Amino acid sequence: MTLSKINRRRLLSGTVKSALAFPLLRSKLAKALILDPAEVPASTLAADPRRPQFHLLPARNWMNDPNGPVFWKGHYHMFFQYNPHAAVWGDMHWDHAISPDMIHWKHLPVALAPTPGGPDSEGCFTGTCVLHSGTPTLIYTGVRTVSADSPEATLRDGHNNFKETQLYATSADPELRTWSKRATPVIPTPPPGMKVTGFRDPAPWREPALYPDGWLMAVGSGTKEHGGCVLLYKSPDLQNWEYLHPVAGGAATGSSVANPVDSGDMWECPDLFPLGNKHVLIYSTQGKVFWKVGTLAAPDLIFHEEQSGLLDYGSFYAPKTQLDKQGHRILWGWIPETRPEAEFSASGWAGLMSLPRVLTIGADGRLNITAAPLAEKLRQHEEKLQLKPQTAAGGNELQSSQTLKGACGEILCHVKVGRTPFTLDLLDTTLHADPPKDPTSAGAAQVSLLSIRYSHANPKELVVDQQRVPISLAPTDPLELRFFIDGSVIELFVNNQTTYTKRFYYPGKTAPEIAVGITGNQADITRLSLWQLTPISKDRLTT
Ligand code: DQQ
Repeated sequence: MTLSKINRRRLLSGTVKSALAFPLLRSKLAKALILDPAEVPASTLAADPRRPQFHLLPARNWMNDPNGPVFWKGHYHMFFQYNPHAAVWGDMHWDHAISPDMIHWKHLPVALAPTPGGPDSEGCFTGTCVLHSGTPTLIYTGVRTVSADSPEATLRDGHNNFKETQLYATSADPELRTWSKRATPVIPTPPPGMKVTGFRDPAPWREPALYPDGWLMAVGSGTKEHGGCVLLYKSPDLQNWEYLHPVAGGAATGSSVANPVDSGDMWECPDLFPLGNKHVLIYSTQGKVFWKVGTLAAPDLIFHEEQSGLLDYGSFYAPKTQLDKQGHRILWGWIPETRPEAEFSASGWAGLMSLPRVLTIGADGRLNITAAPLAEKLRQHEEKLQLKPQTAAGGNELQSSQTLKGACGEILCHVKVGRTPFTLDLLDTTLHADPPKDPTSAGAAQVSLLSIRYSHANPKELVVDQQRVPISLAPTDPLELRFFIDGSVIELFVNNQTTYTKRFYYPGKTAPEIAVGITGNQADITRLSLWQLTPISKDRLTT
């Protein structure tokens, strides 16, 4: 592990908010060099209850952004940013998995690795897979080192300078295992005259109504003068690209933090696509993912925003979309760790892929996000939860008699919210104290893993943990809360409108048993069900 790799890890992993981390990091460097992580045995990974059982994640080590999800020859392929050497960001490769249904996955070998001396010698960064005249084609960002004073640098970590270029590779393999890279970049420099804060994550798409003769492409970028932006290109063949203009952008932040992603002066992982009779733009910056619904039309080809919001209010970053075989727009995102790096690095794995989410435009013109109905395939029998009154002071009024076992399942709640305040907590009923506490004793409080608060005083929002999450309910609509709970992650879908992804951690070798705690009027709860979900992997290694 080199100095540059450690600093780039900080710069690009999307988990560090401030360049102030750099000095701290340098003092940790000596240790990191000596203590290169020993490989955690597969048996330890398989026994780690925090490893999800129905989400996609690599068998070991670090993963981040989804890359190039594509449906090809009857299978879904998922690639993702991957460090084959350790459970920390670095040395970016594209790992690869294949699925018949976007739920059950099998790992395939790493699909893309840096080429020594090539334009991706320091990393194969994020990109997209498209089918061009029947040929699976990748457009992705390659990173290589340039000298400290090089005007070509587009990425700096305070110690090293890098040049990002857009690269091209094709595959003739029916399983997309092997790729032939073009030796030279298809876009070797940012637009002339632009002093960019970054230049990466190309996302081409085909839209004959806008450009009948070829491909349009969004590239993540920005400038200090104008803030984060998305650059628009066009090409007849994915190899010869013409720069058009910034298709969308923010405003200068005036910030002087070293990493422009932290301030919003650099937008990563753009995705621009038609949906219904609108266009949607998604991009990631400042540790968050933003969506915008608007229009994009010829001849100006400028995105005109109508509505905007956050795509997820929790731990979710760098998402990417694809069309499924029925033509639905499916969104995948990276769910990062939120525990300290020393902990996840020692655990031997870090990060996972979200469940597939379906995007649509709601009647109010906002982006709607639904769990793809696929996870229902994993449901075992439905348990209708019985609620019993609680007497302990300060807790919920009601608690479910049944619990979710092994942190591997789904909970669904429909509730008519009105004038009565409503709260729901997912409760860890296992007492992790050592020695274990007597559950009936006063100090044996249950831990809330995730809390939801609704008050008619603010009928247009939920407070989820500390986040204020907007909701829009018609008077007759129940509030719908759908939780997917898997090892150390909860994906919450609220009324098919918005999502909140939460990581939760606990010590030891056993996942908590999870109950539902509620305060409110029991008669208003029209549905409260639990399903254990069947793991997709016999040993948590997702193969
Ligand atoms: N992750 C990739 C970059 C992208 C960032 C590097 C977002 O291409 O901008 O691993 O998480």
